[in-house]
Amino acid sequence: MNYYQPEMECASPEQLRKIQEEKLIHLVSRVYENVPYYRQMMDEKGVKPRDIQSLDDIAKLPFLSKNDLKEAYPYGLLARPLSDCVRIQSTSGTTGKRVVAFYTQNDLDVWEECCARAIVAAGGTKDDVVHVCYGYGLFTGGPGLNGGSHKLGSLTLPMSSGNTERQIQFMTDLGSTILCCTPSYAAFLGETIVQQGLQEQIKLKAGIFGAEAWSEEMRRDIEKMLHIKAYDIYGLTEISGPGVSFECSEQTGMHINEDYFFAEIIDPQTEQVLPEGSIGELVFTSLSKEAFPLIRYRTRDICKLTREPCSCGRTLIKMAKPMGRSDDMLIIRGVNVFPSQIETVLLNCGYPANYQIIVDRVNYTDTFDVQVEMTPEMFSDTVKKVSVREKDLVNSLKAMLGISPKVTLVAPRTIARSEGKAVRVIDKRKI
Ligand code: DLL
Repeated sequence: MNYYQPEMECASPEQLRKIQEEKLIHLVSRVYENVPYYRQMMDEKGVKPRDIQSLDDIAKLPFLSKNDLKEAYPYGLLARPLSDCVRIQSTSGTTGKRVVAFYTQNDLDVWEECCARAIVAAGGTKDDVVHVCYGYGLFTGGPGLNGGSHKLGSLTLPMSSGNTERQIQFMTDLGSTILCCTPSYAAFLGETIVQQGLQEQIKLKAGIFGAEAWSEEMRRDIEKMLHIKAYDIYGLTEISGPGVSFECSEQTGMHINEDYFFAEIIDPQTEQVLPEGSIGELVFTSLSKEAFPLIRYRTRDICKLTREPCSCGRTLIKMAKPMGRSDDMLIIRGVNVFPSQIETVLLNCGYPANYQIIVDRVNYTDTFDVQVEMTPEMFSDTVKKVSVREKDLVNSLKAMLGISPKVTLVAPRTIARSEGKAVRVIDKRKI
C-alpha cells in the first residue's frame, strides 16, 4: 500500500487526537488575538482562549456560517496581514457577494499536500500523467489537484474544463493515466470516447472525481466506460478546496485529513453535536490554516462519520458521500448555485421575483432551466424583443453564477403559485 505521508495517514487515533488538540489550542488563541470578528463572537459567548484546553472544549466555541463569511466579507476573517497572503480562491455566496478565501504560502503547501495524499490513494506516483480538467481560476478544483500532482512530482496536464476533442486528443497522445474532473464530465468524456471507439487508445487507470454528488451506479458506469477505478474526493473552498477528504482503494467513504481538519456532525436544527455514526450536518475546523482559519464552520452538507478499520491501513476517520444539503444550494454541472443569487439578478434586471428553476440530469449531464414571469408591460413586447430579453438575462445570470441556464420568459401569472412557501426549485435528478 502506498501513502504520501504514512506518519499522519496511519497515525494512531491517540496520536491524531493529540495533534488536533495542540493545534486547536494554538488556533483559538491565535484568532482571538488577531481577528476582531472571532474575538467578538467568543466574547458574546463568554469564552476565552484559556477555556479551550482539550478537543472536547471545542463545544464551547460558537459556530460559523456562510452568513458570517458574508458579513465579514472580504477581509473580516483574515488572521494574517494581507501582505502574507499569496492566493485568493472563491466560491458562490448566497446572493451578490461571493465567498473569498485567502491562503499564505504555507496554506497552499498544506492544501497541495492533502491533494497529493488523494492522488497517491488513487494509485498515483511520480511516474503518472495527471490530466486535470477541473476548472482553473477562482474555482479550487483545478489549482488544488494541479498543486497536488506537482507536489507528488507527477507530470501535470493543466487542461482546465471544456473542449472535449482536445481533452481526448491529449489523453491519447500524451498517455494520461489519472483523470481529475467532475463525475458528470468524466461520464461525458467516457461516452464520447466509447462513441468514437477510442477506448483502447486511452491509458487511464484511475479517476479522482468530486465537487458534486454522484451515485454508485454512476461510478460503475464511468469505471466501465473508461476502464479505470473511480475515486471520490471532497472539499470546499472555505476550508481550502478539494482534498479535505479523499477515497482510498476500499471505496467505502472518504478519509478526512484529520491532522488538518477537525470534523463534527451536528443536528442542523438544534446545533447539538451528534455521536459518531449519526446522520447530520458536517462541521469543520481548519486546524492549520494561517490566513483564513475557520472554526466550527457549518458546511450544510448532510453526512455521516465512521471510524472503522480500513483495509487500506489509513486510520483517518471516514465521511460518507454527502447525502444532501441542509440549505437550498444546488450543485449544477459542478457549480454551486443558490436560488437567492438568481432572485438578485432578476430583481436587478427589473423582473418580478416569480420564477422557477428546473434541474434534471440527462445522460449524466445536468440541464438547467429558469422560467421567469414577465411584467404585463414586457408581455406586450414583440417576439423578437422577448428573445433579446431572454439572451440578456442568460448573460446576466451567467455573470452571477458562472454557468448559463436556458432562460424562458413566460406570461405573467403562469408559474404555479403555492399556498405556502413558493416552490422555486424542481430538481428531477435522481442521484
Ligand atoms: O467543490 C471543491 C472541490 C473541487 C471538491 C474539486 C472536489 C473536487 P466548492 O465549490 O466550494 O468547492 O463547493 C463545495 O461542493 O460543500 C459539497 O456540497 C459539494 N461537494 C464537494 N465535493 C463533493 C463530493 C469544491 N465529492 C461543496 N460529493 C461542498 C458531493 C461534493 N458533494
